[in-house]
Amino acid sequence: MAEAGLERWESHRLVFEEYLEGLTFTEEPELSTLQEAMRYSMLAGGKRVRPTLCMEVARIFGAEPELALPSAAAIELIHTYSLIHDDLPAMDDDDFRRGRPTLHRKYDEAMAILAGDAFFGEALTLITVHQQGTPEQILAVVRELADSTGVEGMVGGQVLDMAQTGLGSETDPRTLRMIHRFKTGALIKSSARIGAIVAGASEPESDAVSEYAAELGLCFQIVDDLLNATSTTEALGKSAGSDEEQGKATFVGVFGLDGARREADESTARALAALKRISGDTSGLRGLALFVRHRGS
Ligand code: GRG
Repeated sequence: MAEAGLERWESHRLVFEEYLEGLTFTEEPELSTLQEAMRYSMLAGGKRVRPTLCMEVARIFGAEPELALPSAAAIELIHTYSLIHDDLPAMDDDDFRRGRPTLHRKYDEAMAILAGDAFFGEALTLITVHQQGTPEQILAVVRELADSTGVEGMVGGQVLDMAQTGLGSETDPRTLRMIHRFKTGALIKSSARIGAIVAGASEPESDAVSEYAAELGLCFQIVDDLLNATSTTEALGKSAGSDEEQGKATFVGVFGLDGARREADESTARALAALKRISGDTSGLRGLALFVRHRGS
Protein backbone atom coordinates (compact mmCIF):
# COMPACT_ATOMS: atom_id res chain seq x y z
CA MET A 1 0.00 0.00 0.00
CA ALA A 2 3.09 2.26 0.01
CA GLU A 3 2.17 3.93 -3.28
CA ALA A 4 -0.96 5.40 -1.70
CA GLY A 5 1.10 6.99 1.12
CA LEU A 6 -0.24 4.51 3.67
CA GLU A 7 2.80 3.99 5.90
CA ARG A 8 0.49 4.11 8.91
CA TRP A 9 -1.17 0.87 7.79
CA GLU A 10 2.18 -0.85 7.59
CA SER A 11 2.98 0.31 11.10
CA HIS A 12 -0.39 -1.02 12.41
CA ARG A 13 0.22 -4.27 10.54
CA LEU A 14 3.64 -4.81 12.09
CA VAL A 15 2.32 -4.13 15.60
CA PHE A 16 -0.60 -6.46 14.92
CA GLU A 17 1.58 -9.29 13.53
CA GLU A 18 3.74 -9.19 16.65
CA TYR A 19 0.67 -9.38 18.89
CA LEU A 20 -0.77 -12.28 16.87
CA GLU A 21 2.56 -14.11 16.86
CA GLY A 22 2.55 -13.92 20.67
CA LEU A 23 -0.89 -15.55 20.99
CA THR A 24 -0.98 -19.09 22.34
CA PHE A 25 -4.07 -20.92 23.51
CA THR A 26 -2.87 -23.81 25.65
CA GLU A 27 0.11 -25.27 27.44
CA GLU A 28 -1.38 -28.79 27.46
CA PRO A 29 0.91 -31.05 25.36
CA GLU A 30 -2.15 -33.18 24.44
CA LEU A 31 -3.61 -30.14 22.66
CA SER A 32 -0.45 -29.12 20.87
CA THR A 33 -1.68 -30.37 17.47
CA LEU A 34 -4.82 -28.25 17.73
CA GLN A 35 -2.76 -25.23 18.70
CA GLU A 36 -0.29 -25.88 15.85
CA ALA A 37 -3.17 -26.15 13.38
CA MET A 38 -4.65 -22.86 14.60
CA ARG A 39 -1.32 -21.06 14.41
CA TYR A 40 -0.67 -22.60 10.95
CA SER A 41 -3.74 -20.79 9.65
CA MET A 42 -3.60 -17.57 11.61
CA LEU A 43 0.09 -16.92 10.88
CA ALA A 44 -0.10 -17.75 7.18
CA GLY A 45 -0.02 -14.11 6.12
CA GLY A 46 -3.08 -12.31 4.83
CA LYS A 47 -3.55 -8.63 4.34
CA ARG A 48 -4.86 -7.99 7.86
CA VAL A 49 -7.34 -5.45 6.47
CA ARG A 50 -9.90 -5.94 9.27
CA PRO A 51 -7.61 -5.66 12.33
CA THR A 52 -5.65 -2.71 10.93
CA LEU A 53 -8.92 -0.97 10.08
CA CYS A 54 -10.04 -1.48 13.67
CA MET A 55 -6.74 -0.02 14.97
CA GLU A 56 -6.82 2.95 12.61
CA VAL A 57 -10.40 3.84 13.55
CA ALA A 58 -9.47 3.67 17.24
CA ARG A 59 -6.57 6.05 16.49
CA ILE A 60 -8.81 8.49 14.59
CA PHE A 61 -11.10 8.72 17.61
CA GLY A 62 -8.25 9.53 19.98
CA ALA A 63 -7.09 6.15 21.37
CA GLU A 64 -3.70 4.51 21.04
CA PRO A 65 -4.09 1.94 18.22
CA GLU A 66 -2.60 -0.68 20.58
CA LEU A 67 -5.67 -0.34 22.82
CA ALA A 68 -7.71 -2.13 20.16
CA LEU A 69 -5.30 -5.07 19.75
CA PRO A 70 -7.29 -7.76 21.64
CA SER A 71 -10.45 -6.95 19.67
CA ALA A 72 -8.50 -6.61 16.42
CA ALA A 73 -7.02 -10.07 17.01
CA ALA A 74 -10.48 -11.47 17.85
CA ILE A 75 -11.73 -10.15 14.52
CA GLU A 76 -8.82 -11.73 12.64
CA LEU A 77 -9.38 -15.08 14.40
CA ILE A 78 -13.03 -15.04 13.34
CA HIS A 79 -12.02 -14.10 9.79
CA THR A 80 -9.52 -16.99 9.79
CA TYR A 81 -12.26 -19.29 11.11
CA SER A 82 -14.51 -18.32 8.21
CA LEU A 83 -11.75 -18.92 5.65
CA ILE A 84 -10.97 -22.39 7.07
CA HIS A 85 -14.63 -23.41 6.92
CA ASP A 86 -15.14 -21.78 3.52
CA ASP A 87 -12.33 -23.97 2.12
CA LEU A 88 -13.85 -27.25 3.38
CA PRO A 89 -15.06 -29.88 0.89
CA ALA A 90 -18.68 -29.16 1.91
CA MET A 91 -18.21 -25.55 0.81
CA ASP A 92 -15.61 -24.32 -1.72
CA ASP A 93 -13.39 -27.40 -1.51
CA ASP A 94 -10.16 -25.44 -1.94
CA ASP A 95 -6.66 -26.92 -1.75
CA PHE A 96 -4.73 -23.70 -1.20
CA ARG A 97 -5.22 -20.61 0.92
CA ARG A 98 -2.82 -17.74 1.42
CA GLY A 99 -0.33 -19.62 -0.73
CA ARG A 100 -0.28 -22.75 1.46
CA PRO A 101 -2.28 -25.99 1.58
CA THR A 102 -5.65 -25.35 3.24
CA LEU A 103 -5.98 -26.56 6.82
CA HIS A 104 -8.04 -29.64 5.94
CA ARG A 105 -5.39 -30.63 3.37
CA LYS A 106 -2.48 -30.06 5.76
CA TYR A 107 -4.25 -31.86 8.67
CA ASP A 108 -7.71 -33.32 8.09
CA GLU A 109 -11.32 -32.22 7.86
CA ALA A 110 -12.13 -32.83 11.52
CA MET A 111 -9.17 -30.72 12.61
CA ALA A 112 -10.19 -27.93 10.23
CA ILE A 113 -13.75 -27.88 11.59
CA LEU A 114 -12.56 -27.94 15.18
CA ALA A 115 -9.73 -25.41 14.78
CA GLY A 116 -12.26 -23.05 13.20
CA ASP A 117 -14.71 -23.57 16.04
CA ALA A 118 -11.95 -23.04 18.62
CA PHE A 119 -11.13 -19.65 17.08
CA PHE A 120 -14.59 -18.41 17.95
CA GLY A 121 -14.19 -19.28 21.63
CA GLU A 122 -10.69 -17.81 21.73
CA ALA A 123 -11.96 -14.63 20.08
CA LEU A 124 -14.50 -14.19 22.87
CA THR A 125 -11.81 -14.83 25.48
CA LEU A 126 -9.60 -12.16 23.94
CA ILE A 127 -12.39 -9.60 24.16
CA THR A 128 -13.81 -10.47 27.56
CA VAL A 129 -10.47 -11.07 29.32
CA HIS A 130 -8.00 -8.82 27.52
CA GLN A 131 -9.87 -5.89 25.96
CA GLN A 132 -9.75 -2.77 28.14
CA GLY A 133 -12.98 -0.81 28.46
CA THR A 134 -16.12 -0.35 30.48
CA PRO A 135 -18.52 -3.31 30.75
CA GLU A 136 -20.80 -1.46 28.29
CA GLN A 137 -17.98 -1.16 25.76
CA ILE A 138 -17.03 -4.85 26.07
CA LEU A 139 -20.66 -5.89 25.69
CA ALA A 140 -20.98 -3.66 22.62
CA VAL A 141 -17.88 -5.30 21.06
CA VAL A 142 -19.27 -8.80 21.69
CA ARG A 143 -22.60 -7.76 20.25
CA GLU A 144 -20.94 -6.44 17.10
CA LEU A 145 -19.26 -9.79 16.53
CA ALA A 146 -22.43 -11.74 17.30
CA ASP A 147 -24.30 -9.64 14.74
CA SER A 148 -21.68 -9.84 12.04
CA THR A 149 -21.20 -13.61 12.28
CA GLY A 150 -24.82 -14.71 12.74
CA VAL A 151 -27.79 -15.13 10.46
CA GLU A 152 -27.66 -11.59 9.07
CA GLY A 153 -23.88 -11.85 8.97
CA MET A 154 -21.26 -14.23 7.62
CA VAL A 155 -23.23 -17.44 8.08
CA GLY A 156 -26.36 -16.04 6.41
CA GLY A 157 -24.26 -14.57 3.60
CA GLN A 158 -22.59 -17.91 3.01
CA VAL A 159 -25.95 -19.74 2.97
CA LEU A 160 -27.34 -17.28 0.42
CA ASP A 161 -24.18 -17.52 -1.65
CA MET A 162 -24.29 -21.31 -1.73
CA ALA A 163 -27.97 -21.24 -2.66
CA GLN A 164 -27.13 -19.08 -5.69
CA THR A 165 -24.34 -21.35 -6.92
CA GLY A 166 -25.22 -22.54 -10.40
CA LEU A 167 -27.39 -19.52 -11.10
CA GLY A 168 -24.37 -17.32 -11.95
CA SER A 169 -25.47 -14.22 -13.86
CA GLU A 170 -29.15 -15.00 -13.24
CA THR A 171 -28.82 -13.87 -9.64
CA ASP A 172 -30.71 -10.62 -9.17
CA PRO A 173 -28.67 -7.55 -8.14
CA ARG A 174 -30.54 -7.18 -4.82
CA THR A 175 -29.67 -10.74 -3.75
CA LEU A 176 -26.08 -10.31 -4.92
CA ARG A 177 -25.64 -7.15 -2.82
CA MET A 178 -27.28 -8.86 0.17
CA ILE A 179 -24.92 -11.85 -0.09
CA HIS A 180 -21.88 -9.64 0.09
CA ARG A 181 -23.30 -7.23 2.67
CA PHE A 182 -23.66 -10.22 5.00
CA LYS A 183 -20.79 -12.44 3.92
CA THR A 184 -17.96 -9.92 3.56
CA GLY A 185 -19.33 -6.51 4.51
CA ALA A 186 -20.63 -7.30 7.99
CA LEU A 187 -17.25 -8.20 9.53
CA ILE A 188 -15.46 -5.31 7.82
CA LYS A 189 -18.15 -2.95 9.11
CA SER A 190 -17.82 -4.42 12.60
CA SER A 191 -14.05 -3.99 12.48
CA ALA A 192 -14.53 -0.25 12.07
CA ARG A 193 -17.36 -0.04 14.60
CA ILE A 194 -15.32 -1.93 17.19
CA GLY A 195 -12.43 0.52 16.74
CA ALA A 196 -14.92 3.32 17.38
CA ILE A 197 -16.42 1.54 20.41
CA VAL A 198 -13.11 0.91 22.19
CA ALA A 199 -12.05 4.53 21.56
CA GLY A 200 -15.38 5.86 22.93
CA ALA A 201 -16.41 7.66 19.71
CA SER A 202 -19.71 9.55 19.52
CA GLU A 203 -22.77 7.87 17.93
CA PRO A 204 -22.83 10.08 14.77
CA GLU A 205 -19.13 9.50 14.16
CA SER A 206 -19.48 5.74 14.72
CA ASP A 207 -22.35 5.73 12.22
CA ALA A 208 -20.28 7.63 9.65
CA VAL A 209 -17.35 5.24 10.02
CA SER A 210 -19.64 2.21 9.71
CA GLU A 211 -21.19 3.62 6.57
CA TYR A 212 -17.65 4.06 5.20
CA ALA A 213 -16.71 0.49 6.16
CA ALA A 214 -19.90 -1.02 4.70
CA GLU A 215 -19.02 0.58 1.35
CA LEU A 216 -15.39 -0.51 1.72
CA GLY A 217 -16.57 -4.12 2.24
CA LEU A 218 -18.82 -3.95 -0.81
CA CYS A 219 -16.08 -2.44 -2.98
CA PHE A 220 -13.63 -5.06 -1.65
CA GLN A 221 -15.89 -7.83 -2.96
CA ILE A 222 -16.60 -6.15 -6.30
CA VAL A 223 -12.86 -5.69 -6.90
CA ASP A 224 -12.26 -9.33 -5.86
CA ASP A 225 -14.73 -10.35 -8.58
CA LEU A 226 -13.07 -8.02 -11.09
CA LEU A 227 -9.63 -9.45 -10.29
CA ASN A 228 -10.95 -13.00 -10.54
CA ALA A 229 -12.63 -12.27 -13.86
CA THR A 230 -9.50 -10.71 -15.29
CA SER A 231 -7.62 -13.89 -14.28
CA THR A 232 -5.33 -12.77 -11.54
CA THR A 233 -6.42 -15.67 -9.35
CA GLU A 234 -2.83 -16.47 -8.44
CA ALA A 235 -2.48 -12.99 -6.92
CA LEU A 236 -5.41 -13.84 -4.64
CA GLY A 237 -3.77 -17.06 -3.49
CA LYS A 238 -6.64 -19.22 -4.73
CA SER A 239 -6.31 -22.65 -6.23
CA ALA A 240 -9.59 -23.48 -7.89
CA GLY A 241 -11.12 -21.93 -10.99
CA SER A 242 -12.69 -18.50 -10.82
CA ASP A 243 -15.95 -17.98 -8.96
CA GLU A 244 -17.70 -17.49 -12.30
CA GLU A 245 -16.37 -20.84 -13.55
CA GLN A 246 -17.85 -22.41 -10.41
CA GLY A 247 -21.24 -20.89 -11.31
CA LYS A 248 -21.17 -18.43 -8.38
CA ALA A 249 -23.01 -15.15 -8.33
CA THR A 250 -20.46 -12.39 -9.02
CA PHE A 251 -20.68 -8.68 -9.71
CA VAL A 252 -19.01 -9.20 -13.09
CA GLY A 253 -21.49 -11.97 -13.95
CA VAL A 254 -24.48 -9.82 -13.01
CA PHE A 255 -23.34 -6.34 -14.12
CA GLY A 256 -20.63 -7.13 -16.71
CA LEU A 257 -17.05 -5.81 -16.50
CA ASP A 258 -17.88 -2.14 -17.07
CA GLY A 259 -20.97 -2.33 -14.86
CA ALA A 260 -18.95 -3.88 -12.02
CA ARG A 261 -16.29 -1.17 -12.37
CA ARG A 262 -19.04 1.46 -12.18
CA GLU A 263 -20.49 -0.20 -9.07
CA ALA A 264 -17.03 -0.17 -7.47
CA ASP A 265 -16.52 3.52 -8.32
CA GLU A 266 -19.93 4.46 -6.91
CA SER A 267 -19.30 2.50 -3.74
CA THR A 268 -15.90 4.21 -3.28
CA ALA A 269 -17.51 7.62 -3.79
CA ARG A 270 -20.08 6.84 -1.06
CA ALA A 271 -17.30 5.65 1.28
CA LEU A 272 -15.35 8.88 0.77
CA ALA A 273 -18.51 10.98 1.26
CA ALA A 274 -19.15 9.29 4.63
CA LEU A 275 -15.65 10.29 5.80
CA LYS A 276 -16.58 13.98 5.46
CA ARG A 277 -18.80 13.56 8.55
CA ILE A 278 -15.81 12.68 10.73
CA SER A 279 -13.77 15.49 12.27
CA GLY A 280 -10.48 13.57 12.87
CA ASP A 281 -7.67 12.84 10.40
CA THR A 282 -9.27 10.34 8.01
CA SER A 283 -6.50 10.43 5.37
CA GLY A 284 -5.59 6.80 6.14
CA LEU A 285 -9.16 5.65 5.59
CA ARG A 286 -9.34 7.62 2.38
CA GLY A 287 -6.13 5.98 1.20
CA LEU A 288 -7.45 2.54 2.11
CA ALA A 289 -10.67 3.08 0.11
CA LEU A 290 -8.64 4.13 -2.93
CA PHE A 291 -6.23 1.21 -2.44
CA VAL A 292 -9.11 -1.29 -2.24
CA ARG A 293 -10.68 0.18 -5.39
CA HIS A 294 -7.46 0.13 -7.41
CA ARG A 295 -5.64 -2.92 -6.02
CA GLY A 296 -4.30 -5.23 -8.68
CA SER A 297 -4.66 -2.58 -11.44
C1 GRG B 1 -16.95 -18.36 10.83
C2 GRG B 1 -18.96 -17.10 11.52
C3 GRG B 1 -18.33 -18.01 10.59
C4 GRG B 1 -19.04 -18.47 9.54
C5 GRG B 1 -18.71 -19.57 8.65
C6 GRG B 1 -17.73 -20.19 5.79
C7 GRG B 1 -18.62 -19.11 6.27
C8 GRG B 1 -19.52 -19.41 7.39
C9 GRG B 1 -18.63 -17.89 5.74
C10 GRG B 1 -17.75 -17.50 4.63
C11 GRG B 1 -17.24 -16.13 4.86
C12 GRG B 1 -16.22 -15.77 3.82
C13 GRG B 1 -15.17 -16.75 3.42
C14 GRG B 1 -16.27 -14.56 3.27
C15 GRG B 1 -15.30 -14.11 2.25
C16 GRG B 1 -14.62 -12.92 2.78
C17 GRG B 1 -13.41 -12.57 1.98
C18 GRG B 1 -13.51 -11.51 0.94
C19 GRG B 1 -12.27 -13.19 2.24
C20 GRG B 1 -10.96 -12.81 1.72
O1 GRG B 1 -10.51 -11.80 2.61
P1 GRG B 1 -9.08 -11.18 2.48
O2 GRG B 1 -8.84 -10.82 1.04
O3 GRG B 1 -8.17 -12.39 2.85
O4 GRG B 1 -8.97 -10.08 3.48
P2 GRG B 1 -6.75 -12.40 3.57
O5 GRG B 1 -6.17 -13.74 3.25
O6 GRG B 1 -5.93 -11.25 3.03
O7 GRG B 1 -7.02 -12.24 5.03
